[in-house]
Amino acid sequence: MKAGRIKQWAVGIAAMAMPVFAYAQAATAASSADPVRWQLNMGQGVTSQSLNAYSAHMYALWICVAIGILVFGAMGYAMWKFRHSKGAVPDKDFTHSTKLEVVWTVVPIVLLVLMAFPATSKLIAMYDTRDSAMTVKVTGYQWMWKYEYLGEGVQMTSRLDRKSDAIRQSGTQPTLADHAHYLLDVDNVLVLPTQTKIRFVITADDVIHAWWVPALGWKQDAIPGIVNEAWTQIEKPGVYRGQCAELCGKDHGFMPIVVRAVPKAEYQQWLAAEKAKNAPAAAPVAPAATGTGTAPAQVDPEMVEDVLEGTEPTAPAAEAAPVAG
Ligand SMILES: [Cu+2]
Repeated sequence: MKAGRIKQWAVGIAAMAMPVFAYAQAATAASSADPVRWQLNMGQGVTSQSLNAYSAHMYALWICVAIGILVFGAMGYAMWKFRHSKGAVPDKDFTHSTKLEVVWTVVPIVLLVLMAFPATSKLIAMYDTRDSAMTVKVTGYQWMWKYEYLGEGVQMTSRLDRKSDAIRQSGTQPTLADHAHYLLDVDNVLVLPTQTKIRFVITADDVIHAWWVPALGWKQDAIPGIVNEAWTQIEKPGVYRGQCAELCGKDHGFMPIVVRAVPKAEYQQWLAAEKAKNAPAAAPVAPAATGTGTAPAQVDPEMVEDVLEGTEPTAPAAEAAPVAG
C-alpha cells in the first residue's frame, strides 16, 4: 500500500473511532462541568434534565454508530468483493426492488419512533415547573443579568467581572494564566441551593436574550413582555458557567452567567446575610410632620432592630412630632 493510501485509511479509522473516544472521555468529563481541552462529547451536567439530554444524545449516537457500521460495512464489502480486477460485471438490468424500498422506509420510521418516545417524555418533564420550593426571576438587559429571589426581598445585578473587562478593552490576547475564566466570570454570582427544585421566570427589559448554563441542561429565551418558565434541581455543589445565548447587541459576548450551587444550609446563611445587607441601615422613625427645620432625632439602632422584628410598635407620629410654632 502507498503512503497516501495508508494515511487515508488511518484518517478513516480515526474518524470512525470518534464515538468510542467520546464515550471513553465521558467518565472524566463528568467530574467537572467546565469543558476540557479536546473534549469530544457533550457534558453530562449536574441536573436530571442535563442527564436526560445526555442519555438521549448517547442513545441517538449509538443508533447512528450502528447505522454507520452497517452502511459503510456493506459498502466496503461490496467494493472489495465485487471489484473489477476480480472480473465482477455490473448488473445493468436492475432498476428497483419493492422489497428493499419497503425495508428502507420502515426501518428509519421504527428508529425515529424508538428515539421519539424517550425524548418526548423527557421534554415533558423539562417543562413541569410544579412543586418548586423557590422562584428566581431572571431579567436580561443590554448587557447584564438581574436576579430576584421572589418573596425574599433579595435581588442583584450580575455583570462581567472587572478583570475580564479590563483584558478585553486592552486588546491583548489573554492566556489561561491571565484569567482562568476569561469572559466567564461575573461580579455577583447567582447563588442557589442544591437538592432543591427551583423555578425560574425569565424575561428581558430591552431586546431578546437567552439564559443558558449548559450544566443545567437547558436554555430559555428572555423576551421583553413575555415571561418564560424553566426549572432546575442541581444535584451537586459547584460553580457552573454559561452565557447569553441570543445575539443581543454589540456586547452579547460579554454578559456571562455564573451559578454557584451550595448545600441548603449554606444557602440559607447566604440568604440571611444578603437580607441583612439589604435592610435599611436606619429606618426613618416618625419624621416631623411639618417642616420645623430641626435635625431628626438620633435613631436608637436597637429600637430599629425591634421595629424590624415587629416586637416594638413604632412611636405614633403625633407624639414624636413637635408642635409647629
Ligand atoms: Cu444577551
